[in-house]
Amino acid sequence: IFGGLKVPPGGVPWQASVQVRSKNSNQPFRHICGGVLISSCWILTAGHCIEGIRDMQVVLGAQALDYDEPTQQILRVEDIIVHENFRETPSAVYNDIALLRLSGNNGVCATETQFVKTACLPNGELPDGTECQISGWGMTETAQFGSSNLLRADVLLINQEKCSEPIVYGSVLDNSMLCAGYLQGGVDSCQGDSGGPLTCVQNGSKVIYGVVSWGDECGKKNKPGVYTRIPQFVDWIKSKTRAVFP
Ligand code: 4AZ
Repeated sequence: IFGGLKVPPGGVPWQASVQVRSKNSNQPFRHICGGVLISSCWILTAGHCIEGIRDMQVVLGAQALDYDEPTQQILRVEDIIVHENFRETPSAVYNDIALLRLSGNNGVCATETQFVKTACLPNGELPDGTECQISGWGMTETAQFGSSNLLRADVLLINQEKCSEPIVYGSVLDNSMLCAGYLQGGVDSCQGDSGGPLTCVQNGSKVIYGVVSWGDECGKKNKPGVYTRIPQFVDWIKSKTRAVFP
C-alpha cells in the first residue's frame, strides 16, 4: 500500500494473507497475496494469485506477518476455484477472481472473533467518487519487499469512462474491472496487495466492492489501481459457494 497507515488490531477483520509453502524452514509458508473472508469457509482472492500453486494456507486475524500473534487463525486451503474466464494479457487482467475453500468441520472453518469477521457482498453498484478502503502487506514507497505490518488507505471510486481515457488505461478496461485511487497519484495498492479488499460502505455496512488486481506500477499519476468489480461477480460467488449470504 502506498500512502497508507498501520491498521490497529481488528481494524480490517476480513483481511487474509494467502500463503504458499516455501523452502525456508524457519518460515515454512510465505505471503503471496491478500484475500477476503466472505464466509466461515470461503476466501475471495485474485485469479492471478494462484496460477499453478497447490500447497496453500490462509492466515486470518493477523497484523504483523513476521511473528505469530495470539489473534491469528491459520487454515489450510482445501479447494481452489478460479473464474472460468480469467485471462491475463500483457496489458490487463480480465475476470481476476478466485475462491479458496478452507478446511473445517460441518461448515465451520474460521471462527468469528473481534479480529476475524466476514465482509458482506455488495448489492449493486456505488456512485463514482465514493470513498472506499484498501489494505494489505504489499509494497510501499520504502518497503520493496512489502510491509510486515498490515497497512490501509482510503481511495475514491473513479469513473469508468475517465479511467478508459488514452492517458489513463485506454480501451483495455472492461466491466470486470473498476478503477480506484487518485489520478494525481500517491495513494494506491501495489504488488503483494493483490487479492486483498477494497471495501466501501453500502446501506450502512462494509461491503467487498473490489479485489486488488493490477495497475501500471504503483502510486503513479494517471495510473490508478485496477480492481476486480465484485458487483459483477456476486451471482458467480453465490453459485460456487452455495452459501446463504444475509
Ligand atoms: C501487482 O503487481 C500490482 N497499483 C498490484 C496492484 C497494482 C499494481 C501492481 C495497483 O500485483
